[in-house]
Amino acid sequence: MTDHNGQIPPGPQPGDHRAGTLFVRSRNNPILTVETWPYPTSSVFNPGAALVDGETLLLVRVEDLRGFSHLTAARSKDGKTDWRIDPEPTLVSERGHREEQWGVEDPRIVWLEDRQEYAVTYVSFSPGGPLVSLATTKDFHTFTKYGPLVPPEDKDASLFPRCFGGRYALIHRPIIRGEAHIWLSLSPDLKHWGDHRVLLPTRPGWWDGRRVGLGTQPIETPEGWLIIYHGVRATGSGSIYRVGLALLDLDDPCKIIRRSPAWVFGPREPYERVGDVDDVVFPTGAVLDPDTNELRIYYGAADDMVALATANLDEVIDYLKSCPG
Ligand code: BMA
Repeated sequence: MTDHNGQIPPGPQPGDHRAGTLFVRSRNNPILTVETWPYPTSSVFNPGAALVDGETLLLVRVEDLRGFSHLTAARSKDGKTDWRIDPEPTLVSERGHREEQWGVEDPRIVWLEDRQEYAVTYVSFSPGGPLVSLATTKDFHTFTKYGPLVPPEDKDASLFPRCFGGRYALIHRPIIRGEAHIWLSLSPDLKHWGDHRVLLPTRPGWWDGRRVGLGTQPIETPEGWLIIYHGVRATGSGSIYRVGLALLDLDDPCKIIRRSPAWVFGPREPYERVGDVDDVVFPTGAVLDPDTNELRIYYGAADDMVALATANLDEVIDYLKSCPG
């Protein structure tokens, strides 16, 4: 029996137990907090992540004491310990960019092979609503800003690291008529966007029934693009942000091969359950260790701190392949 979306019905599924054991929290959690920050701030969370010069770089969202966010880089050799944090903000809103008036938030980072530079998609907060902006950089010291890619209200965006048939692909999450699905759009030049379509819709009644949005940047695997996304359930005492998975076709990312029925990671620890916003795990960056196949996801915990969870990529893909198509 299926529900009205053609999905399998709610209820215990054989893969549920496996789903909950894929990701393991770091013993050092939370790995970055306001206490470790080099300057006074209100909270640090939702970091983009990339391998840069053999090190893990996190571009961390830092909410200042006025309530506006900027982004600051933290670097670590092993991606787990000994973080070196830029003494000053790394990427800030600028007067010339009116769309950034209320700050910049939640970056996702990919290395664009064809352009030989990193693309940072981030939320720029304008009084007219949040929208998705693009900046590029080679070194995370100087950035070129391209301004907004799409109109408000839009968030949770990342480019794919390569083109498809000569076009860049952007995953993003507009809110349209109150509905918050994950969309995919294509562009020949990173400026003009079209062929917009819903990629992963919310599943009414499910753990991701209220909202979904991209989590980390898409991760290329031999089996397809691994998509780590957040799903929101609205409850009587607030929203719960959890994490789900999907696998997209390698050559045509508009095609969904698998989607996890169950969430694979959710708020459990005190630093995830209580903070500026309770009951939030919000992954925004991932790094894959090519030698060990360890997948590290960096996430905001309760909009307050940065935490780390790891998984074995093969186990994640195995689990996804056991999920319904
Ligand atoms: C989302 C974004 C994130 C935030 C999350 C939970 O809508 O605004 O920045 O972490 O809500 O509050």
